[in-house]
Amino acid sequence: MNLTMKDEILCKFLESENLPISGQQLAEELGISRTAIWKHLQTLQDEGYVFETIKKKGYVLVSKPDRVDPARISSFLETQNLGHTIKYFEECGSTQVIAHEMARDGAEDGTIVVAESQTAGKGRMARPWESTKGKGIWMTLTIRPNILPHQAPQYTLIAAVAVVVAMKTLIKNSNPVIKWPNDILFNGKKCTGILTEMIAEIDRVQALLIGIGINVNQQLTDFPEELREIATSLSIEENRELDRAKLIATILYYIEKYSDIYLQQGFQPIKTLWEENSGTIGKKIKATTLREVIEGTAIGITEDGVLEIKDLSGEIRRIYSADIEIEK
Ligand code: BT5
Repeated sequence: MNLTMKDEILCKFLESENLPISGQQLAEELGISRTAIWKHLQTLQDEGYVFETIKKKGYVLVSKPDRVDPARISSFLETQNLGHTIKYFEECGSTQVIAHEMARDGAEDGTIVVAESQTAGKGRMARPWESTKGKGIWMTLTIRPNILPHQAPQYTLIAAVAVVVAMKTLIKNSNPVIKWPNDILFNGKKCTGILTEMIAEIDRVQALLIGIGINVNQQLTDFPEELREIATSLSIEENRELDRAKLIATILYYIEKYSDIYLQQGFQPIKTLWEENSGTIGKKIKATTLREVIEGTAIGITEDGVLEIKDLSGEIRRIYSADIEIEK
């Protein structure tokens, strides 16, 4: 785990389960001075962490702000590779843009960029992505799987399955469904968007940048007017606040799991999982591609993750990229 000293200290408190930790103990375990420990605790206090001093015993963490900082994500991580390097921002333009720069500079497999807010969050075709401060998950995962460029879109489907399974794991009886290729919906409203980009040579993927935007703790009034009809959050659907750091760690766990399955066994197991969690298959849909609008019934995805539609004339059409409207 590549954590800063401040985050290492925070991790110790998160793991201590409310038992006091002395400055001396921290200094010895981390190999720095007590003054340095004290300074890091001051910085954490400035960020909203509250410590109580217990005489002769040390410090106890009594309250933590609702942030997705690296130490909190790390405290939930159960992955081999993903999420072990975390770049955290209070605010940034787009985690996607930063991840691109970091990937070009050699960021290691599994690096994540996470922000509390984005001022220029983006969707596909540079559409804007609304990223309310402190209320959602705005993150980009960089991975370097050994795949060919044409396989990259399958990672959008792997990520979508991972997000849905993570949501179902943390929120019992919830019913998120995947709308091909990159949305997750609750009751027909969009809660999550996924944007997969890649850095590649003609025959080799250097890095995949999987951008995941999840509305977690927004209320309807947090959304701009134009999104209120079409967007939702986990909190609106579930009537409670959710721990964003825990959700991030759980998503990374499932992306790693399904990516490993995919690399070992191919797309078939992912296809099965995707179809089980799909809200698209079997539905009447309208697909708007760059060239045309196709209406018909979604009948499945192919081994390559391409959507197949039986159009109104009965012909099977293959869709590589489109915006989909599902008929209610
Ligand atoms: C997506 O694009 O759904 C992909 C969104 C990916 C966002 C993540 S956040 C972390 C990372 N950093 C980034 O800068 N981006 C990624 P698309 O299918 O093109 O959908 C975009 C459309 O969704 C917009 O045109 C709006 O109609 C709608 N939209 C925008 N913000 C939304 C939100 N917060 N919730 C629901 N819908 C939204």
